[in-house]
Amino acid sequence: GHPPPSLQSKVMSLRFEIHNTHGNLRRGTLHLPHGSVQTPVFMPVGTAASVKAVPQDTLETLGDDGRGAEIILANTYHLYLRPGHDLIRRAGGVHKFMSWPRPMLTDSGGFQVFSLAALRKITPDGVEFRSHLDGSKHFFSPEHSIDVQIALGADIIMAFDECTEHPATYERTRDSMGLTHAWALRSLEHFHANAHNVPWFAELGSQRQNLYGIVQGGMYKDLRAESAARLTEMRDANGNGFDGYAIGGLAVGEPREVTREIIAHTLELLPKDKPRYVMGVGYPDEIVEYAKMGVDQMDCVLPTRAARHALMFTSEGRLNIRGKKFAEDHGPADPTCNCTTCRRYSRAYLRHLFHTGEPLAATLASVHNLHFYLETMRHLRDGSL
Ligand code: PRF
Ligand code: ZN
Repeated sequence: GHPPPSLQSKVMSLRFEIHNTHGNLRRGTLHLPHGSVQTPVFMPVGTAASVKAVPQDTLETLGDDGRGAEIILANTYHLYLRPGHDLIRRAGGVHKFMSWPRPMLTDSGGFQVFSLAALRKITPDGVEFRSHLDGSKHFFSPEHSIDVQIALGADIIMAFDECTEHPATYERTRDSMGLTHAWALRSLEHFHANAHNVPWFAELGSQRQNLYGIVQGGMYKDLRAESAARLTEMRDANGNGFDGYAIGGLAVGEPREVTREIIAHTLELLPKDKPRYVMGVGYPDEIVEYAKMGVDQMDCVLPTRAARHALMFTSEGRLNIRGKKFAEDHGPADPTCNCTTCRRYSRAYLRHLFHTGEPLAATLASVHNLHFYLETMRHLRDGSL
C-alpha cells in the first residue's frame, strides 16, 4: 500500500553533509534514522545480528574517544534463514531485536547466496538456492530481498545484485552486469512502493530507510563506466533515485592494483554529493588508501575474523599472538593502543587463551582489532594520517 500523503510529505531522504576535503578524502556526516555517522567510516560486520564475540555495549564504547562504532552491518541472507525476518519484524526490527540503538546497514543477500548457498539456479526473475544450514529450498528475487530488508529495518539497505565471479570473461561480466541493472531497477521500484512499512516508521517517521545501488562490471573499465552511469540515472516511476552508491564485485581475488584502479575509475563517475561505499574491504592500509581516494564507507569481516584466528593488527604490523615468542611476553599486544584489551592483558595471557581454546580469546582479540580499525578511521578524519 501507500503511505498517507501527510506522512509521505514529511519523509525526508538521506542527508549527507560533506564538511571539507583533503585531496580526494571527504570528511562528512551521514544523518540516518538511528543517528549520525562520521565519514569516512569503517563498518564492523555483524552477519547474524552479532559482531562475533563482541557484546553491543562494548561496540558502543570502542575507540580512544569511547564513542564506539557508529554503524554496523548485518546480512539479509543469514537473518532470513535464522531466526527469520518475520520474527524480527514482530520483535520491532533488527535494532530492537539485538538491542543496537545506532545505525545499521543490511547487505541484500545476493553476495551471500552466491558465496554460501548450494545448488543455485539463477534466472532473470531471481535466484533459487538451498540453505547452507539444512539444504532447504528458497527463492530470492529483488522484491523479496527488499521485503526482507524492510522487515529487518536497517537504516541503509542494498539493492539485490549479482557479484560477478573472478576471473570472468568480458561477455560473462557484461551479461551479469545486465542482470544486476535489471534487479537494481526492480529493487528501487519495490523499495519506494513499500518504504513506509519498516517496523519503526511510526516512531522515527521523519526519515525512511535508505537504498543504495551497487555498481558491478568486474575488472572492465568500460563496463564499470556503463554501470555507474546506469545506476546514477536510474529512477522509479515517481522519479526516485538511489540514496547512495556502492562499488561491488571487488576483493574477489584480483590483484590489489586492479582493485585500486577500478575504485579510482568508478569514483570519478559517481555523484560527488552522495555517499560512496566499497563493499568487503580490506586490510588497514587498504582502507586508508581507499578513504584517501574518496570512499566514504567500507565494511569487512577481516578485523573480527582475523582476531578469531589469533591475528592482531597493531601499530607495529600484524602479530600472530599464538607464536612461541609471546609465551613470556608480559607487555600489551600493541604498546601504543588504548583499547580495553591492551590496557589490561598481556601478549602471554592472550597466547595462553588461544592455546587453551578459551572463548575470551576471540573477544579480547576482536575488541583490539576493531579498536585499531576505528582509530585508523578517526585519524584519517582528523587529518593525522
Ligand atoms: N555485492 C554485495 N555484497 C558484497 C559484494 C558485492 O559485490 C562484495 C564484493 N566483494 C562484498 N559484499 N551485495
Ligand atoms: Zn589494543
